[in-house]
Amino acid sequence: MLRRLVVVSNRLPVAIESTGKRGGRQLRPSVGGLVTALAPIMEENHGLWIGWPGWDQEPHSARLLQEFNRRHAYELRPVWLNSEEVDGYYRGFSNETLWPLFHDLLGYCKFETEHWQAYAQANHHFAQVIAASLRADDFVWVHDYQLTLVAQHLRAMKVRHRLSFFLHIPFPSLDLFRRLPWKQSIIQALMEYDLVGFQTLRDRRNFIQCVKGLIPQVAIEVRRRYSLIHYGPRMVKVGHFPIGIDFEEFNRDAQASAVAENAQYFRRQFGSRTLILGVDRLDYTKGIPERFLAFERALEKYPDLQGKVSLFQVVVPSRTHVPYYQDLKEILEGMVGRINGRFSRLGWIPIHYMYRMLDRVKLLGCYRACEIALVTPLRDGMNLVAKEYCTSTIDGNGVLILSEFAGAADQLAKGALIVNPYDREEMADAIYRAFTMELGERRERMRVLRAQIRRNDVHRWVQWFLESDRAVG
Ligand code: GDG
Repeated sequence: MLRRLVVVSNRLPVAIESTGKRGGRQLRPSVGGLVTALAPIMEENHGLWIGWPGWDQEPHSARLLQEFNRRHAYELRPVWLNSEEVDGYYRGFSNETLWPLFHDLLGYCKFETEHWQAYAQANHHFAQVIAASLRADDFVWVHDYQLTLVAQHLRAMKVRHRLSFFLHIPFPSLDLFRRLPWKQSIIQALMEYDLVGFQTLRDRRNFIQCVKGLIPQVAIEVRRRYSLIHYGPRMVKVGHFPIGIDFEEFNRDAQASAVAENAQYFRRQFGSRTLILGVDRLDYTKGIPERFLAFERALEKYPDLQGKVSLFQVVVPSRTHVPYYQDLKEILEGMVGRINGRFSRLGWIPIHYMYRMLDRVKLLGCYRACEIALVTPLRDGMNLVAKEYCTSTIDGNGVLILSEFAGAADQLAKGALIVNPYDREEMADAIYRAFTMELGERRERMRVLRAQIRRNDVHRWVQWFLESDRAVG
């Protein structure tokens, strides 16, 4: 790729770490599939990554960014947001309006004009930083729901570059999207990108329906891999690009001796019991209460599971400023107490609950040690935990129970047990089926899952997205 790649995301992909010297701090690339996938390409073509660092502007933080830029072949450029911008744009409109709406959870949505105004303002602020950074032949790739309006602001600033956008979360149906008071503004703004990408075919279709419903004068041309929207002089290419993980990296790291020791230690604590794993950010979209109730139902319906199976649920703290998230934490704690109170006996607890983030070795250790994973979001753009679990199950002895409403279900339906997270009986039956599944069937299913994840890894995803900008057909 000859053009310089300019990636734009709400957060810059860095975390602060200690240098080991007294009080010294430096930045390191944050962990995560997107950074792993993009970093080599960004290094190779001396790319630019624009985003909010996640902390306040002060002389020292600017220096940390400069040092990072000196040590890497790609550059980070900050968009400094003040606390009002963060409140209205990020916490307000992004997290309390678009996030629940796009996950089909209308009841959680707040519709506040001030939040919308802050969102538009912050998108303008991002656009200013981008416009001031662009060179003639740059390719701009904007990420996610926080930044839907950026292209429109850039066009108003006379930026004529090719602009592309990828949405990591689902896109809702027209019926839901219509409820948003600012629907017209968002759809019109998305028309200013040249390429718009979604995780699944369903998201892409929903988007096309919304465009047709809200802008009657468009003409849509459906091709096999893309849809083309003709809107006056503009042509927008719309595709779906399911994101993957770095298969080779997870597969290799899961075999590391530290991970193997961790998995063995973990396993020893539970003896011969079967372990079911849940790993999620604290979020009402992840379906954790529904999962607890299904597990309780399984213990009730299949009493031979009692004493033989435990659910190990890790919940990673997230968005703690949003009241719904605080409520959810209390609900979960209450449920764990009630279910454990009901079923526990000496030497066996049904649910082990941890409210914290695990380090990577422990996370991979859990993936390796647990024979069953319950990945049952009510709605999810993709869900990388499902893919990471399969990739880390290097001995093939694992069963993935996956929600039909996770984007990942489109690719993993062949090997996983697919469930409706709202259907408690079906989930309870799937838990029992996974528990009783023969090793031969587990291995065969896991083989199919791992082959699919390996084929469609995150490197292929990046390549495919970038090439799609020019491809026809
Ligand atoms: C959005 C979309 C889409 C989790 N717990 C720990 C930990 N994690 C890491 C996992 C995984 C990541 O967090 C979670 O990724 P998801 O894909 O499940 O979900 P979102 O954060 O909501 O991401 C989603 C994704 O974008 C990509 O397009 O798949 O649908 O919502 O990588 O490993 N990592 C560590 N400790 C933990 O305890 N170290």
